Amino acid sequence: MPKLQWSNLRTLVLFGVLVSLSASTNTVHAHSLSRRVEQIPWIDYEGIKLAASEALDSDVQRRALADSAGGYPHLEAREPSTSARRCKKIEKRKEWRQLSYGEKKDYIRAIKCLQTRPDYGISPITNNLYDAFTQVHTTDFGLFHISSPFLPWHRWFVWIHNEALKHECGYTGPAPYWDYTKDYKNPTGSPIFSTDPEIGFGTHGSVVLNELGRGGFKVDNGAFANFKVNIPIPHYLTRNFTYWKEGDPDGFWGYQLGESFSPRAVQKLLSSPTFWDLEVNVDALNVTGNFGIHNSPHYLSMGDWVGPAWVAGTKFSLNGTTAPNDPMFWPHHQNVDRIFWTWQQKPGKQWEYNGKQGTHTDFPELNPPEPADAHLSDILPFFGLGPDVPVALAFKTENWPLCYTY
Ligand SMILES: [Cu+2]
Repeated sequence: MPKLQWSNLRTLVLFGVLVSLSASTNTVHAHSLSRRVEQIPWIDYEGIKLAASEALDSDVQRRALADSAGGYPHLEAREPSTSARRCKKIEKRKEWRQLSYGEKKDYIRAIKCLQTRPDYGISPITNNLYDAFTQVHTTDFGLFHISSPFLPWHRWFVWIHNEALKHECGYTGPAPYWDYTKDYKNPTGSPIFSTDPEIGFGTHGSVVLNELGRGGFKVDNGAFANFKVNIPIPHYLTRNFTYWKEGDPDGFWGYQLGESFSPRAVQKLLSSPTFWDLEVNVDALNVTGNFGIHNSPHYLSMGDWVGPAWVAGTKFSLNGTTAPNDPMFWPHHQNVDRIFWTWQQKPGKQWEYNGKQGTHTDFPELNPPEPADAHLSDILPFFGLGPDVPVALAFKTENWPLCYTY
């Protein structure tokens, strides 16, 4: 059984390293730019455009007030214009354990179903919507990781995924999050990793696929047994829970992982004084190895959740760009979003956004000498997976079009 030494683990700074481009990744990106991306029928492009312009108006007002008052005042949302869309209902997201057996089964069915749905020209590598999500996540990923856009970008990305599950695959249940604080002492024993063939995300098997994630094991139990994914090339979904259990002789690895998503760690996150502090703490940017609430669940699972190693030195290697290959990405990121949402409920925090913009990974020559200051009017890129939107549109989950709460 391959073992990962601590000295190697230190090189696995998930999302913390902006890897340099290779010729092959350039080719992929150029290819993606030449694809004709179609409009997605279940996205209200017109409504989003209208909502974006209203959000930007509000943001200009907010910034003017912030400048004059020396801070970010809390402004009530403006009265929407008569043509603006409103939420028909506000959906309540639920913890995985709160879903019924039938809801869990249907959620997993719908995720798999995305592999049978068209990708609307988004993915240059395959032609299904499941892979399109992974493809988008690998594209110029520095623009929306380890920087202020991380939380709003992933909020919108996960929301679009839920919309796809509904409109392409008929899922009608609640969007689930995985609250790992309930499992921090034994996360791989969480019921979400059940081996049940209908409702379990599964663990990992015994077949070592060495080319995948440095000793990843093919997932051969649960609902995703022998499940194939295609980015950057077709392969079986892999995980490796052994790092958690035995990866490091001092137990430091397991200790760090569990502690970083304990109830105490979440309480500490929620006391972050500014939005930028929240981002720094969510990504553990000040902690060696970046063990934090965002990265640690990725480390826990390894395999596809940190990316394949056989393309070392490219954006597909061990840096998490292909993480949406593993369906656990969605319940995990829904929980990160729930922490962001909870922080936003504190007085005066609903509209606070500051810190630094992301930087181009695929086009480093476009980057300014220093990352620019972040504003609610900054545009989040989605590379054809729906329209690009201003950060402000991903900021209040009870507003249209997000229309959900926790
Ligand atoms: Cu991400």
